[in-house]
Amino acid sequence: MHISSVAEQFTFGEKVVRVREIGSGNINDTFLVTLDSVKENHFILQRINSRVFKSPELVMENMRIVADHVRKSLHQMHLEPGRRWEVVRVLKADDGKDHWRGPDGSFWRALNFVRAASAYDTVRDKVHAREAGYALGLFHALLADLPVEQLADTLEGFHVTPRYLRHYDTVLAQNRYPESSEVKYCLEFVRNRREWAHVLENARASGTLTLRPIHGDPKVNNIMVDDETGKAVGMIDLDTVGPGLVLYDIGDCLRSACNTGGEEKAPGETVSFDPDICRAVLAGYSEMGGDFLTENDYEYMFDAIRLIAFELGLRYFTDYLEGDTYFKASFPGPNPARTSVQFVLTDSIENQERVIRAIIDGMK
Ligand code: GN1
Ligand code: MG
Repeated sequence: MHISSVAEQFTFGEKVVRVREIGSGNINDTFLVTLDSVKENHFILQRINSRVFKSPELVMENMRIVADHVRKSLHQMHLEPGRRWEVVRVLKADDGKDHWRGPDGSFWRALNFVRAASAYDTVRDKVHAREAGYALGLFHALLADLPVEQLADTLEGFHVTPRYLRHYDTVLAQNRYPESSEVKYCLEFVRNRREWAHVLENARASGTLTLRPIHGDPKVNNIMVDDETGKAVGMIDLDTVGPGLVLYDIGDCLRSACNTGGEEKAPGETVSFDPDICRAVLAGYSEMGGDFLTENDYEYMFDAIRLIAFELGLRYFTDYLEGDTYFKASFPGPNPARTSVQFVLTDSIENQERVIRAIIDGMK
């Protein structure tokens, strides 16, 4: 079926002028649909990867609950004058549903287009970094009083590192892999950290850290900034919202923002964690999000930053060993390169532990 015909399932008879693939998502496919090029009438069309999201209807339900709650909370929140904050709006299909199923079973949805704003794959400067932190802090603050039981867990074990380790062990046992120096480095990297990698789940199991509504994927390119003012205007990609630890989000935002070279570096290029960007992100986060962080959240924050970088490397590496079935490949064989970016980043985080802990202490 032609992509324009899919888009027309959401237009109530209006003609589609253009459909263009956009974004750099690793899982879903995203398109910008233009209805009227003179009036700049656009919307976002997405095909949900149902190999990853087994119950896309639940993903939509979570999005609805979160968006409704955020809209209500925004009324009580005093944002600085001139700051706009956009909440993702799900557009209805012609049959009134929040999605449309293609004849092949594919799952499609439409979202509003956020005008005059952009998302970048990497942080541009400290101002951008602060805005990314602000966006995440505000997002958490807006959801702080949403009872976590209302959200479905659409990707069970999504940031539960020990689960990824178990899967990794199975994959290692069942697959053949090249004995390259790159692979050896990765195997050893994981081996040396596997005991420690239980750190957040142990804290969760003992009740030291508790579940709250989280975004699940707050990397830099899921934060939109205003094209004119450079201020954050919203968080996109609500597919992974659900119950989790706010530290997963803080770790994920920092592993993304402070890796200023991006996730797609070629082997050999230097990768490091930028502590000045970390300071800026956390300062931005504290503006709206500082109030509900507990002493234990601060205590485990360094581990979270280190862990989410390690976990993403482990996920890329496992996917490579398994034959690249989960993450989309943006160029042939990217997962070993993506793995080493995350592992070198983890290494850089470990080497700067004292500096990073001092930045965290400065937030309190
Ligand atoms: C995936 O598809 P995208 O780019 O929004 C992944 C995240 C990773 C990210 C790394 C559902 O997100 O967990 O951090 O790639 N999402 C899922 O870029 O696995
Ligand atoms: Mg995502």
